[in-house]
Amino acid sequence: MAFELEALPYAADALEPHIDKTTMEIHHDRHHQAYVDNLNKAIAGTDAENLSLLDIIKNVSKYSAAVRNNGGGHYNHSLFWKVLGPNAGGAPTGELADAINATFGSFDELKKQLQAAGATRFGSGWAWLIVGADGKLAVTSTPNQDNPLMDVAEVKGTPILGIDVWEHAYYLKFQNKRPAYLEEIFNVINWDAVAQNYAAAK
Ligand code: MN3
Repeated sequence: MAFELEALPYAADALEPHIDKTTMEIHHDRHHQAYVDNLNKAIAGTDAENLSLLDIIKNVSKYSAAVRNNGGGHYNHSLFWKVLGPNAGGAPTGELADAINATFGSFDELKKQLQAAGATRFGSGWAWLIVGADGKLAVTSTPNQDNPLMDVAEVKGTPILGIDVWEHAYYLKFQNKRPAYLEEIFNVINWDAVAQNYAAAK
């Protein structure tokens, strides 16, 4: 069973003016498609062909670098598209807001920590809001296309929000100004989707 690229859950221009249409098209239609295609090539004819993406990710140290990079790329981007959206932004509410206040003190502090995690990740990678094994929220980051579900991750947990800090996520509009992208993206984070991920993960 080959993996497939899902369509974006909104139009490519839906996140304008914060994230531009061309970036979304290239990011989804070319970069994400390439992760899916290269993952399928990497697992063809191996035992991993019959596994779910999550099972591959959780035991990723057993597999090749191509499976780690492209399996991570497929998983991470599938999450990323769903935690963004038009008519989003603002701040979380309900149980998630309570958990954020309990762990970080305030939403502003969480935002600061996520932006710092993304800004200080050298090279390419991701900033994450995760639910740890203790059920608590934490902010972490990973290099390349690794993620906190992987057995190789330094800090493990279930990601409920991921922010892509690869240059391909922002370079057309923001050039080298990663912190500007990390400010703008908060206008399109779909906190309802993050809250659903939180409810499922905790
Ligand atoms: Mn990307």
